[in-house]
Amino acid sequence: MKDKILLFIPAYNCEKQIIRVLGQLDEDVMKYIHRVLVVNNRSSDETENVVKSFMKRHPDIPVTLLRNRENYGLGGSHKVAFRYAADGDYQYVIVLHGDDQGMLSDFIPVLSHKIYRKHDAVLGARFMRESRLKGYSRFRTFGNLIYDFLFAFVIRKKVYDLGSGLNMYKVESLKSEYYLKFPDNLMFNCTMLFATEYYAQDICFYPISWREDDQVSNVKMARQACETLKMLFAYYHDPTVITGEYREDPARCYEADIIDQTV
Ligand SMILES: Nc1nc2c(ncn2[C@@H]2O[C@H](COP(=O)(O)OP(=O)(O)O)[C@@H](O)[C@H]2O)c(=O)[nH]1
Ligand SMILES: [Mg+2]
Repeated sequence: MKDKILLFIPAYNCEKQIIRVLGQLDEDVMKYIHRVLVVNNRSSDETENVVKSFMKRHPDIPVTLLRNRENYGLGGSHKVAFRYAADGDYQYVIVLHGDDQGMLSDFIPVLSHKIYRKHDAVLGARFMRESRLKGYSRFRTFGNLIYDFLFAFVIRKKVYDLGSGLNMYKVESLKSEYYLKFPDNLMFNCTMLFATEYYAQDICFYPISWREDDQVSNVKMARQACETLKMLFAYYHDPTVITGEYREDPARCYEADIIDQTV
């Protein structure tokens, strides 16, 4: 039987790139995907209108466009999408960032060979031997490799990325919402990595391509590097920290409105 797979695209101020991401939705990938969920995290540019006009031009592609009630960050947008997937009885959710750095087609072997069925998560990896990077400085790559190594030591499994923009999760393993108190910002993904050890989730890294050309990264590199290191030490010292509150606003409900929907 065909698996029910949701493709979640977080989008924030990426009016130029989101159209290229939607352009990746050809027959080869759409045959695996039941619905595309674009979560507009209250962009202040034309991102939402670009998505809407794409939907008008392609009424045959099943897309749901949501707008978060507030800016929930990238982590918060994941929480919106994970709940949507659970409520809609999806079995798997693929995350693909809306700023066109990754290629969904890199996951076609994962989809066609059903590699995802064997794991709680298949994580796209930028730093494996077979990965292909474009526009990444040696310094940045080197820094990432060091962090991957430190994480591997702490969570006692090989790590090839702290959080790329192409990942696939089994919805069943998200249903407990263990991630609810995780950071709403860009630290969300690396916190999910600690959780794989703490909650004994089975993950597999898969090499992907990744490029940086006209994207504006919102990662404040030095700050994120420090925060990540702090979290790493804290978790190493006492893994139960992962069950604590990491959000700036613990009262958040992660609500979003449907702006548009096709088929
Ligand atoms: N920075 C940021 N990105 C968000 C937010 N909400 C959704 N996103 C999306 O998350 C993805 C990653 O953000 P980005 O700043 O490009 O981080 P990077 O690619 O890891 O350097 C992009 O697709 C954004 O459109 C948000 O509040 N802040
Ligand atoms: Mg990006």
